[in-house]
Order: sequence, then C-alpha cells, then structure tokens
Amino acid sequence: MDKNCEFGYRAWLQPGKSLVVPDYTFSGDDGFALKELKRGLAKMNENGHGVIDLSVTSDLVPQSYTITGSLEDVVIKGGCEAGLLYGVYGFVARLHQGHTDFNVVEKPVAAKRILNHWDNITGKIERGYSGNSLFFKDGKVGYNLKRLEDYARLLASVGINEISINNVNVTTESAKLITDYLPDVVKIADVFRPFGIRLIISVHFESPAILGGLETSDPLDAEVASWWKKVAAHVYKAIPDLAGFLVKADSEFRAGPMTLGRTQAEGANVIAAALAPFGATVYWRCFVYNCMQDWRDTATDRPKAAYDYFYPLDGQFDDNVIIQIKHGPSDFQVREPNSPLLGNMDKTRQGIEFQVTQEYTGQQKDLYALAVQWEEIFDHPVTDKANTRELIGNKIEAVVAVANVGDDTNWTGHLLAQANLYAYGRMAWNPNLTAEEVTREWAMLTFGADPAVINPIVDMVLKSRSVYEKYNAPLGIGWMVNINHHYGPSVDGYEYMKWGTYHRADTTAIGVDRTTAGTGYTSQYHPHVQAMYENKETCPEEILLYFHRLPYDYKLKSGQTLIQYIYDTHFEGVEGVEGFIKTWESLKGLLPEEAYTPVKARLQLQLTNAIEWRDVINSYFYRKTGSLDAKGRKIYT
Ligand code: GCV
Repeated sequence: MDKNCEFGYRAWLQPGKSLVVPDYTFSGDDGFALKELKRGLAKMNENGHGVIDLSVTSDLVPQSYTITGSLEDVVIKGGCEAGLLYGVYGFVARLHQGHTDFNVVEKPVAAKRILNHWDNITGKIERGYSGNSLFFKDGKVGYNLKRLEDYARLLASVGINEISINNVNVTTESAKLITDYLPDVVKIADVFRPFGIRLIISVHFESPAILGGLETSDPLDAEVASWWKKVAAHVYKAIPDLAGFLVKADSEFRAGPMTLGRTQAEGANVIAAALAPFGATVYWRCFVYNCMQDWRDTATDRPKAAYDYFYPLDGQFDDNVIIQIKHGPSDFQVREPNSPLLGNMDKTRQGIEFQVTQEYTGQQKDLYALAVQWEEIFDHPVTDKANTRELIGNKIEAVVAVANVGDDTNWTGHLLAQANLYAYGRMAWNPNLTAEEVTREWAMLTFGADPAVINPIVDMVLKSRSVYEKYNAPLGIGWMVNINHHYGPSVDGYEYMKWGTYHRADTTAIGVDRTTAGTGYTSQYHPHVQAMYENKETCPEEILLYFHRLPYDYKLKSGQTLIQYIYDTHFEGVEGVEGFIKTWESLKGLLPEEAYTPVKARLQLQLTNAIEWRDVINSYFYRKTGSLDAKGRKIYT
C-alpha cells in the first residue's frame, strides 16, 4: 500500500507511537487475544516493566470483560474468548485515551451487534459509497485475505459479533452462497471466527424453486420444508457456527410468502424450522410495503405498512426468528419517528435496523454524524413505559446496521465517516453512551490526544447532523431527493411516483395528516406516544411535517412562520458547511496531509451540495407561496 494511505487504512487502530507503556511480560491465556494485545502495543514506547495477566473465566458472563489494576500490573479477564478479546481492545483503546488506572467492568447491552453488507456478487455494493465489495469480485467470492483480517479486527475492536456478507436483494447467482459457493463462504467464516464474528448469509426466499428446482417455494409445502432442512444441514456441516439466514421477502418487487397467499410468519417459520437444530436464527426483515401505490390514492399510507402486516402476527413466529425492524417507518430518512413496531409484539423477538451507509444522509460526500441521530432515536418513547434505549437488551435483542465500507483504502471514502462505523459498534454495545462520548473516543483513537486537534473535530462532527438536516427536506418531511441515487435535491422527485412517499405541497400547505383525523398512522403507537404526535402543540417540532399538514403561515414556537423557517434553515445550513471548512482549515499542519487534503475536498463538495439544496428548496417554496424571505436574501425565482 502507498505509505501515504496507511493513516486512513488504520482508522481508529493507530499505533500510538507517542504513547509510553511499561515493557510488559504476559501471563495467563496465550491464545488469539494475547496475539492481538501484542499487536496493539507493538509500536508504543517502553519504559520500566509491567505485567499483564489475561484469562477467560466463567465468573463473568460470556462477551463481558473486566480490566483492573494499574499500568504496571494489569489484569484482563473475559467471560469467553471473545470477551477477553474485547477486553484487550478495550485496554489498548484506554491507553490511547490516557488511562493509567483500570477499574473497568463491561458487558454488552445487546447480545447481537450486527452489520449487514449489501454487497452484490458482482463486486458492487448497493448504496455503497466507498468502493467495491470486500467479499466479492467479478461474479464470485473474491477477497484480499489480509484486508479481510484487518476488517475483522476493526469490527471486533468495537464489538461487532455478526455480519451478513451479501445483499438482502439476493439474485439467482448470490442465492448459491448456500450451495455452489459454500466452500468459499467457509473460508470467509474462517477469517472472522478468531475475532468472535459469526457470519450470516442472506438467502433468497424462492431458493427451493431457484436452487432446488421445486415447482414452488410455498412455505406450507412439505417438499419445500424438507428442501430447507436438507440445505441447512449441508450449510451447518460446513459452517457450524453460522449465525443464521437473513431474508428480505415481499419487499420491493421480491417474492415472499404473501405472494403465495401465506403470512410473513409462515414464510419465516419454514426456514426457522430448518435452522432450529443448529441453534441458528432467521433474521426476517419487516420492510414490507406496497411499492406500487398510485400517488392519487390518499388512503394508503406507507408508514403504516410494516405494523399492519406484522403486528397481527405476534406470537406466530418461531422462537428462532428475529424480526428486523427499520428504526423508522419510512426508510432511513434524516428525521423519522420510531417504528411503532419497536417494543410492541410482546411474543416476538426483535432487532432494530440502522443504516451506517449514508444513503439519504450525504453518501459519505457530506459529513453527517449518525451517532447524534441514533442518540435521538434511543431517546424517543416507543411504548408507554420505555424509550428505545431501554428496550435494547430487553425486548430488542439485536442491533443491526447496514455497513458503510468498501475497498477504498480508508474503508469509508470520507475519512470522517469512519466515525459512524466506530460509533455504531460502540452504541450497539452500549446505547447509554452519548454521541459526544463515542465521537470523542473515535477522534482520540484516530488523531491522538491533543485537545487543540480533537476539540474542533468533535465539535464539527457533532454539529454535522443538524447542519445537514437544515439544508435537507424540512421538519421530517423526507424524500425530496433524486429518485435514483438519492443524493442532492429533487423536491418533486418522488411526488408522482409509486413509492408511497408524498409531501403533497400546494400553494397553501404541505404535509400529510397522519393523525386519527387523517390516515390514522398515529393510532399505531401506544396511547401517550400517540397523544404526543397527534397534537401539533406537543408533536416535537423537528418532526411536525411527518404527522401534520400545515399551512405555510403556521407559526412555530420560535414565532417564525413555516415558510420563513424553511428559508432560514436553508441559509443556515450553507453557513454551517462554510463553518466546517474554516474549522478544517484551522487544522492544517496539525493533521497528517493524508487526512487533511481529502477531507477538505469532501467539505468543498458538501458546500456545493448544500448550496444546491438551499437554492432548489427555497426557490421551490417561493414559487409555490410567493412569500418573500423576510430577511431579503437571494432566492432564485
Ligand atoms: C437493499 C431502500 C434502498 C434499497 C434497499 C432497501 C432495503 O429502498 O434504497 O437499496 O435495498 O431500502 O432496505 O431493502
């Protein structure tokens, strides 16, 4: 690799060349964790002597770890090999953050911390913004072994413990990962296993027909059931610790049980029955909606779909099915309420799905701190008793996200997008961590401990979600993007299409009334959550247009009219990006050139994008309303 690119490649696992640690001797467990520990300490400076004792103990619960003692005498214990490994990474990370005394007790809140890759077997990545797949190349499994190991290390260091390797949009070719290509998947599993990471394979719902040559894939057909059993036995013989299968069915033109007159539960259970003997899980996605809506139809409301399909099936899913619910009812927009399915369905196991890849959030050209959004999502109430954070580790046992990596040297394209991957792992491990805490950790591990460098970077990253939101679609309305690639503004791009994503702006008002007087979406929530959204006064203002149709002269709490709010935020968004550029320029000379220059270039791209958003949105609403900006700024007419 080009020497100049090593910084980005190492991401948050920098060697810590300026750190001073004792010359350690090691005792206890001498397995993989010790190897990783030695690697983590390798480039640090030594002074004096110290000892580190490593052990796996049944006194701790699996995956947990403790670190105790002082710099010269450290004891790291894990509840299992993976727990010990997390302890080792946790210890090295704490050295980078200047810790010298250790009294650490760590246990992941969510047992399953999962990344889904939307990698196609062609080598391209659906919604990928940082190069090609790390797993596939030219229509086959194809990877660079060293690179996969380094990737596994990055993921394990933040506690990820399961990954799906192929896109949920499974093709007839990628369907063969459970048959013809299985020997190659075995090799990938071998790379990730020492890092405590188990693989998941996305499977095609119609595999019995596509791969098995059966006439149907009907889940209630006996031959279909026995086909899944036979294939599962074959797969588990090859990869006994495979975590399970992931399925996208009846979604976006993909067949599924409903196509065959069966329920989502019947579809999931036929696969679950085949995986059950191996203790494996079916991850069954709930992203099911009518993607052929007529825009004239105002009765159908897409956000209601997942709840309508799944809620009545509570209690019907087998024990080894986890339903995987996108965090919001739309599709990873900048601002959405939480899905009303979360925490509901008492008799069904649940996972929450996020997107680390920045599909609607700037595509790793624009800076966007997902951690800030996740913190808000965790704060949102979903049931009468709990917010999402409180459900994780209880009702919600899996935290899942779509990966943002590819074969770009720095993994994520935008160097600062590494913060999102880091934050995802840390917040899945512990959703009580704040965006500020994880961003600071990431910044210190990546750029070193100098506050003059770290503080401005942390500040800028934390502001980036709000800045992006300001120049994007206003107040939770979403979707005003280019319909194909989802980057950049196209206000009516989705408006007359079949996707069920309408803002319905006219000359007097904008938004869809989703209250009980409107589409009734709010009634899917628990009563006090419903009451909050139902009423304009109590609905959080930043999401007002998700729930309410409002006139442009509607007065917000600040006293601004809605139209003036739209103008103001769009000017402010551009100013925010200009501020980022200034901040970044102030760091010139303090950062490695390899970090400084490409990030500067991305910030310039972001500025162009923000200006485009500002001008398109402001013109659009000026033309609709004829309202001038109260502050007399330039709006293109
Ligand atoms: C993998 C959105 C994305 C699709 C994605 C889909 C999903 O519609 O644009 O690329 O498909 O979500 O989550 O299944």
